[in-house]
Amino acid sequence: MTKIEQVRRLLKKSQSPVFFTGAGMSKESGIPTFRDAIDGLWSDNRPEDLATPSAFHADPAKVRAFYEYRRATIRDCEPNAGHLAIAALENSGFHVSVVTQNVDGFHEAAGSSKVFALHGNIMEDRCNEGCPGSHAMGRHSGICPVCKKDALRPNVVWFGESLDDDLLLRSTVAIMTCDILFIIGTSGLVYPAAGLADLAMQRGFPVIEINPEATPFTEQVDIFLPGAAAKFLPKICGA
Ligand code: BV8
Repeated sequence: MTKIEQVRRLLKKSQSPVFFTGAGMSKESGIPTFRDAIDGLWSDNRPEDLATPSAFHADPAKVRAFYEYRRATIRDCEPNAGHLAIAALENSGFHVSVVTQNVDGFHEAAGSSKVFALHGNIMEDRCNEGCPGSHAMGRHSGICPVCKKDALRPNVVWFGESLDDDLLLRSTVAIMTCDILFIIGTSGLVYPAAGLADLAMQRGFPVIEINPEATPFTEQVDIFLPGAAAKFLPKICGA
């Protein structure tokens, strides 16, 4: 039996699969991963250096321009066959949950209805001072309509910022109570998100990893499928 047939057999026995996804999930949509070198205009910047409160405090215009550049890339892309396969699995009757580190909103756009977006949504803005509501930043203005300060920033979790406690708790419950976990397209370097996958390894249900490269999870999972998410997921989730 091939590894794909093994995975299909395990999935067929499950009722509540969880898909834990990272930037590799959106690679075939045309969105560079964090490990990919940024090309063009931002090639001399690392996302980790710009996705921080200190970078925003030092130069809000530069950070806003960086996010506008990423938003423009995402607007030109769309969910790929991998996102669509996960959504189709839910439509076929499985109680699917998606815990994603991605901020592109592509799982929701593909039709998945239970998505825990741990790191927020890059297409939304919020006030850095904590004013309520989600606001759309003007092309050249970051003025919060509530506090009138130049404080609007993307509605994402930056390095050094805490994740939403309730979202993290609900994501943890989803992963701890699932009956099969797929770890897809993540280098497993960013915490506390990666810690959710670590937790799952001790629970005894099958853990499957899809990634062209080995990661810190690879030696611990039950089945490692070396390759692209958009290649394997339609074969695994298809009827
Ligand atoms: C926190 C939103 C408590 C923003 C993101 C020092 C000071 C402060 C904190 C820390 C510190 N040292 C460590 C930390 C913790 C830090 C952390 O983990 N740092 C790492 C770099 C070591 N974490 C945090 O800061 C978190 N908060 O800890 O709060 C706290 C508070 C105050 C002070 C201390 C602690 C917040 C982390 C969230 C950061 N925000 N995104 C934005 O997007 O702009 S994370 C961002 O990077 C992404 O969202 C994603 O989560 C992550 C990248 O990881 P991956 O998704 O795995 O992507 P990557 O490119 O790494 O890998 C892609 C994979 O895909 C590869 O394996 C590749 O082989 C594979 N692939 C490629 N092609 C395909 C494929 N797979 C499948 N198919 C393909 N075709």
